[in-house]
Amino acid sequence: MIKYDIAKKFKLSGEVDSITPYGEGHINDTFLVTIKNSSTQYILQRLNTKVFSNYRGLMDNIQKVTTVLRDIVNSQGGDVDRECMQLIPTIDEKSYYYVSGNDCWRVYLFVKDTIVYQVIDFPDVFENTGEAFGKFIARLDGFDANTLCEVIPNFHNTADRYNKFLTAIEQNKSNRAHLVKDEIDFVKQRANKLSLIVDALDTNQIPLRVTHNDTKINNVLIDKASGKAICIIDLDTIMPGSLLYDFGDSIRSGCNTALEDEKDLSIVDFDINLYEAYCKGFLRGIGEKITDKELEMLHIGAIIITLECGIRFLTDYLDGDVYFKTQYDDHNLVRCHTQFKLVEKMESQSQQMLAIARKIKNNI
Ligand code: ADP
Ligand code: GN1
Ligand code: MG
Repeated sequence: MIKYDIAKKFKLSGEVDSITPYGEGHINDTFLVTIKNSSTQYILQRLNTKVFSNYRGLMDNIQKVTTVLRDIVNSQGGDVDRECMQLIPTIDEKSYYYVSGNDCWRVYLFVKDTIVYQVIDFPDVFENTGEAFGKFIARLDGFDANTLCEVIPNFHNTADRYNKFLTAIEQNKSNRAHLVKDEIDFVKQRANKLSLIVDALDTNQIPLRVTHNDTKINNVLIDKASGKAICIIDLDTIMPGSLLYDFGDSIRSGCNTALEDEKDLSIVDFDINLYEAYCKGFLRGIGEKITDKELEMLHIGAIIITLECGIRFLTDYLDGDVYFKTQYDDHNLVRCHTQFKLVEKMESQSQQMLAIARKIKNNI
């Protein structure tokens, strides 16, 4: 079925004018839909059902969470159409359209006049991003995590990611293991750190919450006029998790001075001023909801999630590039290198990172 026929299955405001590829996500296929003689636009997405085999549970999670968020934004006098993702139903009132052959499609209202950053240049924009993600967790604090399905089991279980990495080395499906001996050693040297977050969750030292789990900087829309982070997008991985996952992934992506797939490692660095800016916004946004233990572990979250992401890129490289979209042969390896460089940089500044979080919390 072609995209124009798919679009007709949804309750759009008029006749489709154009459908064009959009955005830089690594997982789904995203298109911008324009409507004839109208300024309303939509985002049409084909879900990656290989990654999200439980697309029904996923769409159910999104529906539940967006409904709650809309009520909260409404009650606070916000603009729901700009501050919340709005699913557009199909003509049969479903949240997605399924085509046999494992194709699942959905439509969101397009939020106009926003920018998505791949690299952050301005600390104030990143501070606003931190505030938005902090608020997101605080707003969902009363939401019962058990009512959501675990879309991808063990998504941020870093110890489990490590085991999958070891299996990938053993299976060596792509016959590339001999090319990445140093990278494999890099991970193995850090093996004892990898379960710090899951252990803290398992022993109830930190709470299980409803978290976003994919808080990279291009998953938040920044209002062009005000520079405020107005709408958190890419809700596919919302499920029970730790605040450290969300904090960590924003730091991984936003404090990098270069792109995630920068080949020139000399320009990849961890910007601690951006770390401070994000901490300020995040701690303001989450307010009293953060626990002392979570605060003390923020820097650990940043390091582990960055390491985990590098391990995931390396695992996919070993598996033959079957998970993340890639544009060239070594793309996953290039991405792995940027993440490992950031890990080293963060490790060497971890005490400063901890001091920054404590100082900001004390001043709030
Ligand atoms: P992926 O899961 O593949 O990362 P996303 O849901 O993040 O897909 O969408 C990809 C890109 O599309 C985003 O980075 C953003 O630029 C854009 N986008 C997605 N949804 C919207 C929306 N409702 N309004 C405006 N832009 C959007
Ligand atoms: C993927 O979907 P996207 O591009 O926002 C991935 C994240 C990784 C990220 C690395 C469902 O995010 O977990 O951190 O790439 N999403 C999924 O850039 O695996
Ligand atoms: Mg995305």
